[in-house]
Amino acid sequence: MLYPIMSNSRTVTDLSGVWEFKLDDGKGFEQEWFKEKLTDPMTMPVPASYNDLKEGVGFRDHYGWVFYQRSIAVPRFVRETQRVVLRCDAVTHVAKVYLNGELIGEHKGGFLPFEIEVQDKLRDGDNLLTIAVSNIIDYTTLPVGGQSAMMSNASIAGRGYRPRKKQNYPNFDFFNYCGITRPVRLYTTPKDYLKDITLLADVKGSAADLAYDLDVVGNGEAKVEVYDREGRKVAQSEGLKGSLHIENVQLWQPLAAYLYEVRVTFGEDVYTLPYGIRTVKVEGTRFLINGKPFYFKGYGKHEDTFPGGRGMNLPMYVKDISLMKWQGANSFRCSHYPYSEEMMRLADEEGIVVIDETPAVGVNFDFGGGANFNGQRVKTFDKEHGIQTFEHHKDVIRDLVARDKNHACVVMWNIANEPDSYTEGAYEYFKPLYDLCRELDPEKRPCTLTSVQMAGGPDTDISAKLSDVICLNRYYGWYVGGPDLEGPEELLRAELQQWEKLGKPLVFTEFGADTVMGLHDTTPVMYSEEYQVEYYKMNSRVFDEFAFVVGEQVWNFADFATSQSLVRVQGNKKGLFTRDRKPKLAAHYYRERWNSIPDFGYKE
Ligand code: BDP
Repeated sequence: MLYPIMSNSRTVTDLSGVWEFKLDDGKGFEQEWFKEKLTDPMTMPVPASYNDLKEGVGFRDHYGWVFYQRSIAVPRFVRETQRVVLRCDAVTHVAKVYLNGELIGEHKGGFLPFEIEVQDKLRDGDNLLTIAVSNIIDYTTLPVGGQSAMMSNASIAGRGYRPRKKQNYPNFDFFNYCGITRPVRLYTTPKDYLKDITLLADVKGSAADLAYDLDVVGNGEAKVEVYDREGRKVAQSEGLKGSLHIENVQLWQPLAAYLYEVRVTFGEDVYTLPYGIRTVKVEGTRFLINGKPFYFKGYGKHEDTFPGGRGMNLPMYVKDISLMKWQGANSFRCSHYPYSEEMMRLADEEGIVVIDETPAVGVNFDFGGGANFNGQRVKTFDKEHGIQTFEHHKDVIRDLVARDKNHACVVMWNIANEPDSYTEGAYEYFKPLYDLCRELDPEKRPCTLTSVQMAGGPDTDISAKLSDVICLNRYYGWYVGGPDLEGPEELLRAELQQWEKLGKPLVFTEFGADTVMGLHDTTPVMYSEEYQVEYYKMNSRVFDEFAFVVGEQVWNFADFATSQSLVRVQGNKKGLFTRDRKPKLAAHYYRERWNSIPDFGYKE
């Protein structure tokens, strides 16, 4: 899927701005609010999560639908001669789109784009655009919602109390931010147009062959040209499929990005794609980028800022990458959902390595001893009573690969975060998903799942069989054994000795300790900044003993919002930075550590 751009043949109209907005009171659809202008609307910016933008818990935790509305107009000569496409980059979690009162499209899944052709649906003058958005999460959605709270006062549910009002119970540890969180745009293309571009580079010594495949609609002559950074044409080819030969190829390298410009012409349609050439390969216990053993230094992140929640935040994207570079990091993981296309393009441009992730988080009914289902201990992959996400999981893999396949920054796909990868039915659920991802990705990048501590070792965890790179989320010294660090250190070492036998590379994709900024102590007690540093030093010590550990991504880059619970002090406090990006002690610790670890050849 192509990102909307302006070109000689294409225009883009950004519909960002303040829209009209209303929470559904349960009658919105019955009374057909989408047919006319909303009565007594509130103001609401697009893009943004709406939750923190008005006061009151009723607003923040509203369950169900909300309505967004604005008017749009497109000149008749454009509608008559061009395709006009309405593109929503992310609506969390379900969208129903109405134009002049008619339903013109629906989409499930809150973190990937969808498009609707509207040239024949628009009329002269103003057109009323209404987007109804639902934030409901349950055992059919990704991320997954439970039937009661995950980590909070489960005791109330245990005593038979059911809240009077329906509520969302995230089966995951981040706030269920929702709304129209990324841009809505109208873009145009000619009627005969380029639908998609698929590229695959084969690097041979100092040259590269770039195979291309164009997906088009209609008729036209096809031409592909490649330009270097100075604007010199370095290769050209004709036809819908072919290969481009590039001499003296400049590779995209971590922290030294190089992007070519691939310019595609199809009939009248013109599209340019920034594209980095690099290779990724797992060989034995090494993770090779451009043939050299790479060491991941970085973070699990969130799209989470105040007050826009998960709303696109360009200044913060740029700031975050600047902080990563300040720390000597080279990578992050899109935990726990696909990030905005703007962030992916930025990572391409800045040379930041990315582990790309589906929104499959919470595929784990076992978590918390079955607390999510009121202690009924429903088996996650039980065909009848278990999770019903399989088909949707396939859809999000399809859409994620379609969206991100041409990004040089993406070096690995994460199929799911912390599923019950050790329980009955897990292999049967996940094997087809790995297969699908591998089949769809032209580059055949490595696939993984980030494995939960409860999954145990290689004997019980199906990721041992399925993943190209073992990715562990481990909390030795926090959830396991904290505040003791000695015992956990031994346990961590012992676990790694098990995984080592597998002969695959291993990346720590999560490890961390909650730390409240400003809490200090001479004795490093839990939650103090000193404890976080000691915790990380212990983990570093063990990681450094094992050559097959090829990366460390701390949990988390910054503090972030979560549902309320007894172990969340205004959110999750495991950040190296606070939510407003001030460094804790541990941020300085990592600045020293990572600046002394090379991106390539560490442990060789
Ligand atoms: C892991 C989850 C992550 C949580 C983290 C934590 O993958 O989403 O935020 O633990 O508890 O289980 O901080």
